[in-house]
Amino acid sequence: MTQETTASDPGDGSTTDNEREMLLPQLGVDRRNFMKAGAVAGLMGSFAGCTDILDTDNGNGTGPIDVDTEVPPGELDDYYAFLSGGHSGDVRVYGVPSMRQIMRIPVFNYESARGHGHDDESRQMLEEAGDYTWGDTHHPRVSQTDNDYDGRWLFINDKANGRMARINLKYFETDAIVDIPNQQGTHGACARMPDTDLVFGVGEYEVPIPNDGRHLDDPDHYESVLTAIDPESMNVEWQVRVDGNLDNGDSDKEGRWFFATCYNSEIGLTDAEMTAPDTDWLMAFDTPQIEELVAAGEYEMINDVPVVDGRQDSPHNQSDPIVHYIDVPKSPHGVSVTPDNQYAIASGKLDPTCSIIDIAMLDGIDDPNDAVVGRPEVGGGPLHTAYDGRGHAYTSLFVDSQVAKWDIEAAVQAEEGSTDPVIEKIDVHYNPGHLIASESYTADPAGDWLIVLNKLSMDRFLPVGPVYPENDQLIYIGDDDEGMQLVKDTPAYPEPHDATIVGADKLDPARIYDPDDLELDYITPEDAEIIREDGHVHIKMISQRNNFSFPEITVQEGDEVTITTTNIETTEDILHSLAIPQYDINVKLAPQETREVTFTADKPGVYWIYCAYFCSALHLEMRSRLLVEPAE
Ligand code: K7E
Ligand code: CUA
Repeated sequence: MTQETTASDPGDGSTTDNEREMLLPQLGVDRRNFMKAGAVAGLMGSFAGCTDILDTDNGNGTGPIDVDTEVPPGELDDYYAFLSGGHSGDVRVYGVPSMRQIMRIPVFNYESARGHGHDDESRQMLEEAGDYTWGDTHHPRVSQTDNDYDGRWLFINDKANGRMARINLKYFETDAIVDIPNQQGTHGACARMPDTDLVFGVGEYEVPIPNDGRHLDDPDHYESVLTAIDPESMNVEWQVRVDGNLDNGDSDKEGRWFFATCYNSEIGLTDAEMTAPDTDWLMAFDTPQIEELVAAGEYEMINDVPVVDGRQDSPHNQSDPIVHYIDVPKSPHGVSVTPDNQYAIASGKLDPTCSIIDIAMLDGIDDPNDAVVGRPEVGGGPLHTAYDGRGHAYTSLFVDSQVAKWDIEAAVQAEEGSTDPVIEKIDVHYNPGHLIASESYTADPAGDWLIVLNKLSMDRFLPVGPVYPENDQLIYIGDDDEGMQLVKDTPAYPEPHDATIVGADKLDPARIYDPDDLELDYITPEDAEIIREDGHVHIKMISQRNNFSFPEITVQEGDEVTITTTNIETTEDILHSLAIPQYDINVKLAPQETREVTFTADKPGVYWIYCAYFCSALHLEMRSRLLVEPAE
């Protein structure tokens, strides 16, 4: 147990180590001196008198510390949290409440430890999805069945290059990426509920469609699209072109409405132009109606995608519109649907309010602005809103560096602009983007934990040079009487945007591979062979503790070499890899996994093929020679 991972109350009225540490800045004692002094029993005792201070906000943004976030050695967390990695291009897996980072899942990035982009299959997937070396992941969403997590997939957007990826949650591995046509900057990512039968990519950057150079400096031709993707095939099924741009999105819980914010309704080209008008839009897409138009052929085929016209003057938007344009102030950002499916709540960003839309009222409405039933003032720079399932909303306040907890029904009853519905605010450190409550995106949130993804961490961690980590803070929200309690700071490599928190019992990851799930044939020790044919050498081999099939393999300079390897171990956690120095190859091999890698043997010499995963006492001896004979 360390100071950093416990905040439990000993229950005897004395002060915990964690509490003492949190008091240090106030007391003018730094942590090192405190730790040194900790050996002096008398000084420890003197802190006990400070417990009174802890009964109120201690100025560090924390209330009383009596929440047990400790996950002792050998015990497991209650939740998985999946965090996007931003421009790192990956997804991170944390345990909650420990906030321990358990794994990273490479998605749009090349990554050697997991061999992502290093074996033929994943490299081909990345090449076919546009052949970019990075992506910008923002919104990880786990598939649902009947509005609850089903453990099948996680979907994640690429804001940089207009893509959507799918992670297979049996193997925690990216298994499909689609490069979305007609969309530059896929920002929001979300699925249609209740059963994840469509995945939506929300197009942020407005561009001419098609973007082939025929319109350049003519913003009248700039458009954004909403993209619907089949989650099984990952095919783009249809798109809807709209006025303005699109930003974040969320789906209702009944398979009808998809909501997306628009912060550039005016198609401004500079920040001043984009923020000029007082209102932008929350758009509500009537998805079954759009599907009917697609089925009836009422679309334009652009880059092989059926594109339905959802612009304001479209014939489909005259009566019973397919897209409602709802006026909301001012450059809105996040939108999320309440667990009971009553409201969609859009955060104002440049306006201190959130707009509450009554979803049921949209059906057959004449003026969609009439569906706005509440607009509480929550604070400076509201970005995203999460739910605890007890009627409360939690909104991140970027400008104020706070989280506001407010009462949704009270806000519907209150006057527009009222601050009365706000129950409580807590300081966070600093400038929060998304916040996420446990299972907040389902119909039945757990209501205990809230993770706040802070963009700045300033004085919270040891300095590491001019690139700062982000700060993922854990807040306990399970006690409405005590209020929100900040319990943990977690440094994060740049840069998480959003997360999904899923009960641990809802996922069932594989412990070893099932060879039937893999494309490549399983190789047994008897199958091992070297096949030479016209300048191509195919090496089929196994890896096991502590060798590969062949102690040496000889090829000719210029040969194209394919190595297919199966890790034949059946024991969980015994990984090998196939690393080839100076050939830029490292393929990971989990138990029962088969991978293939192809390269041209263009450098004569001796190369020790080795295993990079420490697999046994003879791990260092697990190597074979690749002998590349010089060409004549
Ligand atoms: Cu607010 Cu991309 Cu959801 Cu960043 S987004 S914070
Ligand atoms: Cu196999 Cu190390």
